[in-house]
This record gives sequence, C-alpha cells and structure tokens, in this order.
Amino acid sequence: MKKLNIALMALALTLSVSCKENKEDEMMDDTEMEMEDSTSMDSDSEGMMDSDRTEIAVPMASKSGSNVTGVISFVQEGDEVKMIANLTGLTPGTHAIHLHENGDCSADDATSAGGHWNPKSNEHGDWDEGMHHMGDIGNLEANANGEVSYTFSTDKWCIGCEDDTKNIVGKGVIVHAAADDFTSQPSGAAGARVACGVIE
Ligand SMILES: [Cu+2]
Repeated sequence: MKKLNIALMALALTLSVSCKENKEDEMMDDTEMEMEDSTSMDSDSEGMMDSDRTEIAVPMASKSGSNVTGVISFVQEGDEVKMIANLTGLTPGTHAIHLHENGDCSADDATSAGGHWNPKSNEHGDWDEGMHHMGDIGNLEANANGEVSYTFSTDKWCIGCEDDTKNIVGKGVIVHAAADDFTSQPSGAAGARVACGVIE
C-alpha cells in the first residue's frame, strides 16, 4: 500500500511538472505572438509617418577656409518644415543663413551654390516683413564659443512636394561670414560663404 502511494505521488508529480511545462510553452507562444504583433504595428506606424513626416539631415562642409562644421536638419511636420541648425567653428556673432538655388557645394568658396533660391523673383529681404526670397531665412547668432543651435519653422516650404516654389529638395544651404542686412540686393551683403550643404 505504501509503495502504491509513493508510485501514485510520483506519477502525480510527473503529471503536474509536465503540465506546468506545457503551460510555460503556451505562455511563451503568447509572448512571441504579442511581440510579433507589436513589431508589425511599429512598421505600420512608420509607414504612416513616412507620408506625414520626412527628415533630411544635411552635413555642412567648411568653405572659404573656415572651420565651420555641423548638421542642419529639415523635418516636414504636417504643413510646416522645421529647420534645426547645430553648427560649430563660427566666429562669435551674427551670420546670415540662406537657401541657395543650386545643390552644389563643389567650389571652395561655395559660389557653385549660385544665388539665393528665389522661385518667385522677389527682392531680397526680411522673412518676417514684406518681400523676401524663399531662401531668406535670416541670421544666426553664434555664442562666444562659435556655436549655434537654432530652430526655424515655416509653412512656405515643403520637403519633396509637387510645388517647385515650396520644395526645398535639391537646394543648397549656405552660412555666411557676416550678417544679412536684409536690404542690400541681391543677397544682404552677408560676405563669404563659410559653410555649405545640399538638401538631398
Ligand atoms: Cu546666402
């Protein structure tokens, strides 16, 4: 009798252990399925974001013998394009920043980028007041260490849309040695081109 009890207990133990293992297997299956689900959800939302939100990071090359480097990012957020400029190596003070018509930084002085991007043939001016080029972003302020962190947003641009008067893809980004005075034609007397990048 005692032997039978032990045998039964052993059997019961074996059964409960195998039962538990089965449960764990099932639980693991569930977890894997959940993970697969969340992965596919991520790719879905990324797919949605591709149409709503496009981002181009433009590495800036030193020009005209400067030490200016950094990255200027352009992000489409709904109807607006946000520009985020992070630069180093500038002289402290005010520097013009523009979009120029050619996405070509091959020249040592960046003259290959051409004049200001001006698809509506406007006069050069202040972005916030009256007439201006589509590339007349304005001025950056470099701190005492020659660093700039600057954000600008506008609904007058787009990234890759059909409207050539708004689409910034293929344009050049230029940072100048001096300030834009917003009045001198055609480019605000901003001096040498100290950094250049291509929006692509
Ligand atoms: Cu310029």
